[in-house]
Amino acid sequence: LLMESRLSQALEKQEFELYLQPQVAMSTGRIIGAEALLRWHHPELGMISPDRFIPIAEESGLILPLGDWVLRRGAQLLVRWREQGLGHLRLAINLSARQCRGTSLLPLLDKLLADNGIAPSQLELEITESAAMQDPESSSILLHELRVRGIKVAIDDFGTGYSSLSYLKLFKLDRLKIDRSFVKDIETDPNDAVIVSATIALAHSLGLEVTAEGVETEAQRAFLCGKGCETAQGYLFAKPVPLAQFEDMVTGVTV
Ligand code: G
Ligand code: G
Ligand code: MN
Ligand code: NA
Repeated sequence: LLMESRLSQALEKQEFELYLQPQVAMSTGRIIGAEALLRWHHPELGMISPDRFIPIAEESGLILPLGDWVLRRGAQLLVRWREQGLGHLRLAINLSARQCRGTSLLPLLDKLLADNGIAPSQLELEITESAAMQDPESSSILLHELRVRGIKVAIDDFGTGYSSLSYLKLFKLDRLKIDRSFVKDIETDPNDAVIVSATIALAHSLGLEVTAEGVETEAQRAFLCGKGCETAQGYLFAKPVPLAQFEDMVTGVTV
């Protein structure tokens, strides 16, 4: 309860920040964009992980204004990058279940893209299986509306839900993100290696690109690259970092 009341004031107090985790093209090793990952600088407890406060925000409904804030901030970043000659970067933003079910997401996105002259294809929205499956029908309509606009849609944490395959049948997507739990033991567990290669092949045959999450070792990178996985993120390349540090990485400034 304490956390919830703190959380409701945190937006006004500007205690949130977007960290950015670079996404790297497998073939070139170059940074092609980033996933935005929310951070809360709690005045007493310090930095709090989204794993702890997103569920509370979701429960209380606060995720709606918070999610709007993330999208507005994301739009600012895309404008900033364009002005800095970094207009090729794309930004991936996580959507919560409530945002998917609500009616305010599309109007806000339309406004942000139009007001800021952002190319829709620079924005990618990540949705988890569990979020989308809470209300498959409305999710299906939402994802359709996003893709009509040219906004990219990725399925996040693929393989961890209970309905991964029916999800692929139900929803039109652009990208599949392989959950890091499958990537972790790729070198040692033959089952995981088989699951990952089959998932990449499945995604490609459905016309989806693949991003591998949680890539930590060169052997994992080589395996995924060999299977044709297009992009990756993980500690091998970089952990989530503040904006300035991300931009330094992109422009090649050593930090
Ligand atoms: O950044 P970290 O590694 O701690 O992220 C933990 C989880 O929090 C991830 O599963 C991620 O999807 C989720 N998350 C991070 N930022 C956001 C956000 O802006 N919105 C939503 N809905 N989830 C987020
Ligand atoms: O949206 P998603 O749940 O995928 O958010 C990514 C989460 O994974 C973030 O919490 C991020 O800090 C974490 N993460 C990113 N790269 C790695 C990695 O290489 N290893 C591990 N263990 N976690 C990672
Ligand atoms: Mn994600
Ligand atoms: Na994920």
